Amino acid sequence: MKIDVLTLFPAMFAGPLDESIVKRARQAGLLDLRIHNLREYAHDRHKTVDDRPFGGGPGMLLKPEPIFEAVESLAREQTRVILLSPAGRVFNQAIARELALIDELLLVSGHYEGFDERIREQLADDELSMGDFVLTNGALPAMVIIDAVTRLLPGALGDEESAHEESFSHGLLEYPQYTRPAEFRGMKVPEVLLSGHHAEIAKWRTEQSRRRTAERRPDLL
Ligand code: 4GS
Repeated sequence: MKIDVLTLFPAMFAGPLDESIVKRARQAGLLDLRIHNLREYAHDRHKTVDDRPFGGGPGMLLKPEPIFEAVESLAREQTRVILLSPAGRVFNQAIARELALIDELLLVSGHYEGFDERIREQLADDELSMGDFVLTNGALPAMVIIDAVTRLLPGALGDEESAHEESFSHGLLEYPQYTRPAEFRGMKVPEVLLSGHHAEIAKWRTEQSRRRTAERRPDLL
């Protein structure tokens, strides 16, 4: 899979994507990741990427010319061009699974008050949000998406990692888990988990998952 990122803050991407599973996937050639500085697509003396909104109002907008030039030079017909902004559909595991099936993504990180609407209309295939909060820019959302998608690429996880069924894969929150010691500062591990009765343990875990999900995330049920 190839992922291009268009951002005003390329330096933010050093670190999070150079560790752990994403690092390994890149080294193995499963993920070809390229970070591009939007400012390099601005051609005036001051490398301007923003301007004031017509009609007035606070803040600045990302202006069309640099983003159009960048997307036209980076994206091919089959590339999924995705804007990151709070106006997008809220990212989740189902969307991560959908994106993991695509060969080429171009993630366009937002900044300032947002995008000139013509970018949305003409260039974007999709628009994704991390959630209902305001960030300083879309670099972290881009990294979150890259992380969630990369671990779904075939071969990205080791056997140990793959074997684990995780929250949101089976649609419920994780049940409580314990490791040694069986008693720690007077706090005991539930008896059933020490019993060796595999059917009882499975039943207990399912019940705990349901109860926790009902309490904390009833929207998932
Ligand atoms: C998000 C978000 C975001 C919005 C970018 C204000 C700077 C900022 N992007 N999911 N301008 N939430 N973007 O907060 O994706």
